[in-house]
Amino acid sequence: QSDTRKRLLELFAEANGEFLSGQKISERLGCSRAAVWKHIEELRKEGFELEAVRRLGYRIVSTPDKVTANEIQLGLKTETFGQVIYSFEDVDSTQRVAAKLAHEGAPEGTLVVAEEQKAGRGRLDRKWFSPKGTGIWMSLILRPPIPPQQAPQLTLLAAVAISQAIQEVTGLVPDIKWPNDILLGGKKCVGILTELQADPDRVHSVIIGIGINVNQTSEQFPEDIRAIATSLAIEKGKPIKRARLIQDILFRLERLYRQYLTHGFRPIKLLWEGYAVSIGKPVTARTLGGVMRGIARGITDDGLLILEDEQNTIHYIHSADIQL
Ligand code: BT5
Repeated sequence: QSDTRKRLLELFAEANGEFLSGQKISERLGCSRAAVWKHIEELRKEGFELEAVRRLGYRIVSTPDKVTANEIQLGLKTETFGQVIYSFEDVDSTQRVAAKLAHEGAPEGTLVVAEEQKAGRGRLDRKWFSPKGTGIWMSLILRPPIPPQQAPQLTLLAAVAISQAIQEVTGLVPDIKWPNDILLGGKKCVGILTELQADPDRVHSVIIGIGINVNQTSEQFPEDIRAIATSLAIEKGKPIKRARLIQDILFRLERLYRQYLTHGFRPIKLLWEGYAVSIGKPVTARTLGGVMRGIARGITDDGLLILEDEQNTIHYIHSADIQL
């Protein structure tokens, strides 16, 4: 991922579909016309459709539905999130790669994304189905100055940003199911996995893993999850450009994250409640300690679920699977 290439894509983004002359490009990038041509050829190989017209120069006709660094960075409006991207055709799990990068000192905002995961995972080592080319499988490295027990708030923050982005890009209004699911029509289209590297009093890094079913048809889901899973395309009735959605998610994540660091979890919590489905309703919570039934009363300022059982006792739940 060369710097020149990134600046070339920025130029095309500024040009907004208009022609850019080879001369102008080479001046702005400080490289030769021949080098410009080479970069253009590389973009074409990645599936960018570029028109070249004598005297006018180059213009972007269409961008591929790929989740490469180039695709994501063309038009990305963030300051740090996604400014460094590692993209792969396939990977075991973007979480593992991101954890390794974080350990090696990768800066906040570094994004790992793959077209396919061979060993995508959910919580408690459950499998996350991540087929090639149809979903968003990505992990974002954060380095928040917060104590470890506040890290669950970031799952909720991510859920809000993703829900907003889905709403913006598709027009569909998703529901958030505490703690880490986003649903459309009662079925799961997004799963979030937050993992941290921390000392007892200090977080070194938080890796936000985001899995989104974008363009799968229902036949493409394995039988065991077909009844509970859906994709944005199924709900919307037409395919969605993944890179566009990633850009929107990164933009909103960055904005909410800044707000979170300056004003705390309160404002995020309000937004979260606006999308939450389970609040005020009877739910079953399966935790590692057992099964509990009750009414979900809301979440605490730390992001824990408040559950009131049949004896009117209040329980604070850190982690569970919720059935409505
Ligand atoms: C989650 O776990 O929902 C978190 C999923 C996080 C996936 C991302 S993708 C990028 C990053 N890299 C990774 O390796 N992981 C993260 P959990 O709440 O435990 O839900 C897992 C359950 O969801 C499974 O046991 C299945 O029942 C169901 N499931 C598996 N794949 C699914 C899919 N593609 N869509 C909907 N449901 C699925």
